[in-house]
Amino acid sequence: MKLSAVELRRISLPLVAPFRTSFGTETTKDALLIRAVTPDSEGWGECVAMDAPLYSAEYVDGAIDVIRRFLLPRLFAAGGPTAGQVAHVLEPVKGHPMAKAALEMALLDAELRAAGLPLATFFGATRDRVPSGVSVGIHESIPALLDTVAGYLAEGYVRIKLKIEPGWDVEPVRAVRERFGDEILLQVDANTAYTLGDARQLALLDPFGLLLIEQPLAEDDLRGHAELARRIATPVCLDESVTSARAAADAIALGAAQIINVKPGRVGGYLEARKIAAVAAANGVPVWCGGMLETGLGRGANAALAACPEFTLPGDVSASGRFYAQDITAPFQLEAGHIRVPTGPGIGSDVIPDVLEACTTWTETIRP
Ligand code: SMG
Ligand code: MG
Repeated sequence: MKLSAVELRRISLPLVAPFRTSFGTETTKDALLIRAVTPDSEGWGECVAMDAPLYSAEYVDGAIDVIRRFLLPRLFAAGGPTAGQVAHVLEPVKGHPMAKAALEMALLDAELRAAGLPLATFFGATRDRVPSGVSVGIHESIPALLDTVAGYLAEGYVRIKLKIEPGWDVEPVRAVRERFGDEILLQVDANTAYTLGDARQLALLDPFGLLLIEQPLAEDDLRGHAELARRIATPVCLDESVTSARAAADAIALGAAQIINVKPGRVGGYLEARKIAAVAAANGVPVWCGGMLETGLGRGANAALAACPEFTLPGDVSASGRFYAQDITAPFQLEAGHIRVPTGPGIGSDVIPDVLEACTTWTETIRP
């Protein structure tokens, strides 16, 4: 597919409330969008790299730099590869999965729009809506946390994920269980904030019947996660560590991943994400779709991925309103705890031009 031009666009969207994790507090979403223009259609990609390299090594300025200097020249030199060829063409450039994923997503969207095929159909998705979980940040106090969780449950979210860190783990979990009962689906996410030396503290979460604990230890600590999994009853789920289908297979083989959070951006794109889901399913490991505070572009694509049969746990695919008062696409709404999978061609979400312009802070168009 010939690439006529690629537009890089930086946007800044305010969050409805600050979102605090073990690594920092987000108040605005500073995202990079990619628009791939071909003779027949155009497609959108969303780069999930954040402003600063605190979740992973990537960050928005770095993604822009590597796309401009190293990734786009290779795509152009390859004469306009198909989305399925992007990973191979970009393989010589080490790392930068989020930057690569955004380009692959834009080409995939353009291709599927030209073919009139929805992303969910292309994936072989089997559902038209997906159960919606919500990720709840670290709060100033337990009462404030309980208010927030009460609001999300009233909205209908079917699963609650609490962000934790040392000093904010057992007490918030206990408080949520005491207030809302043992029935609600509850899990925690540490974003690498612990070490294996904290195993005893993390074992204190065992009585609360959590679905899983997500990424307690460092990204490269697979042996530590395997050992922790032997020492605690809560299933260990990996997020940051799972950077590819091979990494997923290794983690599973080591006993480091009883459950896997699949994020297309983290692993280089939706096509690699599908492979991870296949590897996990073949090993009897449940998977779910993670989130990176995506705009409606990535949110819709994530819903399509989460609608695939391997995805057996509710994902972090929440309503747009969880993060944004005004999204750049039509908002995804919660319908009885579920998010509807887009049915239009490609990713199925379209940008609202005025809103997009208003939140754009920078653009650059690059041609072959
Ligand atoms: O998009 O709903 C969302 C965010 C879900 O907690 C979420 N993501 O580690 O899983 C994770 C985090 C990464 C981003 S935190 C700023
Ligand atoms: Mg996580």
